[in-house]
Amino acid sequence: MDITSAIFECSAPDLDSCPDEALPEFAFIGRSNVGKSSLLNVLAGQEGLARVSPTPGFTKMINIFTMNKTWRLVDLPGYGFAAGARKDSTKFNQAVANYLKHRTNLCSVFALIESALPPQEIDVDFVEWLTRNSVPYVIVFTKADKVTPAEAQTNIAAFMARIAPWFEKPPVTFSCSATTGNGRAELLGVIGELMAAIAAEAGSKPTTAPEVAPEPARQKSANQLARENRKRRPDLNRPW
Ligand SMILES: Nc1nc2c(ncn2[C@@H]2O[C@H](COP(=O)(O)OP(=O)(O)O)[C@@H](O)[C@H]2O)c(=O)[nH]1
Ligand SMILES: [Mg+2]
Repeated sequence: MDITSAIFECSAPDLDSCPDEALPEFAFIGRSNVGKSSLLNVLAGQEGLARVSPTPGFTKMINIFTMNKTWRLVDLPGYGFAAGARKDSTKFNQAVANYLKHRTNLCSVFALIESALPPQEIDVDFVEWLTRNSVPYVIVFTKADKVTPAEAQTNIAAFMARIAPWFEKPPVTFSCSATTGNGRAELLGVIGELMAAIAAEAGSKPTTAPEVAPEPARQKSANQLARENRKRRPDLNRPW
């Protein structure tokens, strides 16, 4: 898939401030400093689109970018460096949890894990949270250039061994590097496949007359209505 336009849409502090849910979204999440913003820039083909910082915990907002005017990439705040983070389920902020659980146009999360490190408890916990909450995701191992391929493979295998007991079929994984650009085509391929599935689903739906909203409901925001009426993501026949 070619990226012909990549535009910064907005920075939202919480779910209700996010733009309307008209376009499919693909969100990047992972530990602070795992390489979310760098990878987003590589995918978009535009250096400097999302701000890259050597200081962990920089992104506090939900940063949204529109690609090819038809879908969005979302740079979520990283977990693991929140001030006062406790060693319990609130390791990442409430806005992110709400976004992941309730954003109806969220097609897939890219859960980023650093391949240069052995399994980190916080990442294992986070992937468990995604699984428990039925959030659709693929796992993306980042910074493949930082270690030898053999070291990366050892770390990846150790991580997958940790989470394997939760699944009959393990989640799909990718390996990439924002430095070399390796893995870009594969990740854009995932987005392309999901976009094609959404288009096919929309094309096969019978057309129905739009329902007129009752009076009090009209005062609610489009996002609120969408969530109340349809706590459901696009029903995709995923290839994994
Ligand atoms: N060697 C290497 N460094 C990377 C890679 N991706 C990101 N980094 C560096 O890791 C740091 C954090 O990157 P950033 O994208 O801001 O991470 P974020 O906090 O997850 O958004 C920066 O210093 C990046 O230059 C990669 O693929 N390889
Ligand atoms: Mg970032």
